[in-house]
Amino acid sequence: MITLEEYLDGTGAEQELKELVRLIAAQATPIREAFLTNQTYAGTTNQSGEEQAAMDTWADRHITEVLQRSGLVREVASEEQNDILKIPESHGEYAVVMDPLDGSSLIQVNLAVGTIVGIYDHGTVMQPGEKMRAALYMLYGPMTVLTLTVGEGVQIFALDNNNQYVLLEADVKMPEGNLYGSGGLRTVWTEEHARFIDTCEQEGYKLRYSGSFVADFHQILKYGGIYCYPAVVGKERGKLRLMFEANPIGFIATQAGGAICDGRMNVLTINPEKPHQKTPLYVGSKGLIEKVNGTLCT
Ligand code: AFP
Repeated sequence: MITLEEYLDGTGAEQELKELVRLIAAQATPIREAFLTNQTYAGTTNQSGEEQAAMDTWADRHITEVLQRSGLVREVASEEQNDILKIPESHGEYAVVMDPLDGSSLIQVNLAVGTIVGIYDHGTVMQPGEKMRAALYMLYGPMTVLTLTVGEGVQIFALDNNNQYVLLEADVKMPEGNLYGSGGLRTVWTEEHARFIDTCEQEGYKLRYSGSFVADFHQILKYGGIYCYPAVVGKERGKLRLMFEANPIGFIATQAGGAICDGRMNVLTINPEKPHQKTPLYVGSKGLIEKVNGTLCT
């Protein structure tokens, strides 16, 4: 049995990065506990105009405070905050992007939701995803799992009854698989996207879509296939956020041998212009992402 601490100690990540990963991963326990008391909506909306669940605002405040106190982080950008939070007094050089609670509209129906985090160095979050030093997500399902990369492949840990992470799967590789899921209403899909989905269906791909990106991606990571949230008529940039959702998940996918694109280019190479920028997104098995590029770019 290998614990998260033992795994991190065996990596080439610097001491402060290991400390930061451990600190963020440890927040799964208070977040899980908070679900019991935060089941409703907060009566507020985020920068993208989405209704915030009480858990969205709680998890956002909680993780932000932990990061502020850590002394390791100079900037935090969160899906639930309008602006980038600067922490000039920090002695550390890391910058954190996060979706504190992804899929939060599913809390009230008890489906799996998660916390997505990306970590950069050089004290700024305004960097393309490929520059990330580490990315992780905690998925709160029947088990709480931590999927982590520090740039040395992808590992999945499970939180045990003593609140300790133990390695569940080492060096995860995304298979080609046959699952697909797409956001956006069919009536507003572009012709190219509809054609791509038709091909998947004709080739026997099975539909899997819960409305929680982190849960839907975890399934793709394990079984292979593709998750899409495309550009749609009237919303040419799709729905998902480049910095908080696309980049950390894309970094993990790529580390597992998969790929991510916006229909034209690798999402991880996009230079962010503003924190809440959105991007069309296709993430999954490498062969399928190549097919997306072939279908959407012709
Ligand atoms: P919430 O965190 O507000 O529930 O949004 C979830 C999300 O950003 C992502 O996790 C889902 O994949 C996507 O939205 C679902 O969007 P649709 O409801 O349009 O399918």
